[in-house]
Amino acid sequence: MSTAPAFTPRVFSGIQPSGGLTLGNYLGALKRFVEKQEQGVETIYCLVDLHAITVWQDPSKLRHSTREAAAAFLAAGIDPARSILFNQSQVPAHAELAWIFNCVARMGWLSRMTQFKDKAGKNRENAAVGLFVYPNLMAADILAYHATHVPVGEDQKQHLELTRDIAIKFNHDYGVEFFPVVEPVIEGVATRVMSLRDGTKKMSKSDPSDMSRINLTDDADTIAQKIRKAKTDPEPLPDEVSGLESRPEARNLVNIYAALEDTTPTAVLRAFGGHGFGSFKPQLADLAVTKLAPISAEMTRLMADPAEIDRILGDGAARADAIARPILERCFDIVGMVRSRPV
Ligand code: AQP
Repeated sequence: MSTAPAFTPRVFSGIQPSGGLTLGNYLGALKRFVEKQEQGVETIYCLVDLHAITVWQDPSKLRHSTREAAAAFLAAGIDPARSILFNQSQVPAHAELAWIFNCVARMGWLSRMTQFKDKAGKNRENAAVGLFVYPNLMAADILAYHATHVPVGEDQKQHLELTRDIAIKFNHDYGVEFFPVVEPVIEGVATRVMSLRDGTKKMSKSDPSDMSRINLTDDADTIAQKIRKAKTDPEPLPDEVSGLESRPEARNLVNIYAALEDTTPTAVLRAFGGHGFGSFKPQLADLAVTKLAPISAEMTRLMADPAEIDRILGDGAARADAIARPILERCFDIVGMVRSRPV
């Protein structure tokens, strides 16, 4: 089912400030958030701090990471005059709607979420309840704005399917067409940037090895060193994309190059097919430094004035609240809550 025509296109997405943002977050999410903004669609972007605490966060580090992630959004090209940028905890509708969705989503649906299984690991009994119901909060983030399109990396596909299921069940149970059935927007060659140490694992900000990822705050030497040391195989690059099958590390580096250069893996292999990694890696490092150094420099500049970052986030939160609050109140009416307080 596609989104009901009654819903005007509105883009929503978020990133957890659970550490410094990585090249994966940049290519899979941030860069694409900017593209959506440039297309002139209404865009709402959120630093999902309530999601971040589903695993332990040191409070002062969380504050720092939230401001630093905001700086990354701004440095990557998010314009707070054209997009709404805010942190989730400042708009209460997210948590309130999440409770309603806790009562809509089924235990069986959540039990199938692979991210919970991955993050809880063997120690399931000891995982926070919040980690289990994380996808319901994510559905609330999106549906509190009646967002229709959600740009994300590949790893979030299952959560978006759950968001669709929640909207469909809510609409069905209450006999309404209230929540849109969202469209995941998983596009481009970098929907799943892999670890530099293991091409079968996603690049992640919480990976214990810093060498597995490029952080948006890394300086030029660190970026070059991480790419130089990235795991590869002894074969030269193939001439065609089909030659990358069963070579996950080689494929990852080619995809990163293509995404940074805004081209295709085919075009990258046209230029580098037959080259060994000894010649490809330095060129990839140069490209990564050229693209990322200006972002990192701008982040440093922005972080020197945290009060200005807080002002931008606060302004965004007020604008977000003005959209979400009336939607939440209509949702309460549908569910049958008595509005006992005078407006
Ligand atoms: N490696 C990746 N490749 C492409 N896209 C990615 N995203 C994350 N990693 C990659 C996309 O970035 C957005 C924000 O993700 P998130 O930080 O909220 O959560 P995550 O997906 O769990 O990312 P991490 O880095 O792995 O965080 P931790 O380590 O804290 O769990 C999403 O759109 C995601 O798809």
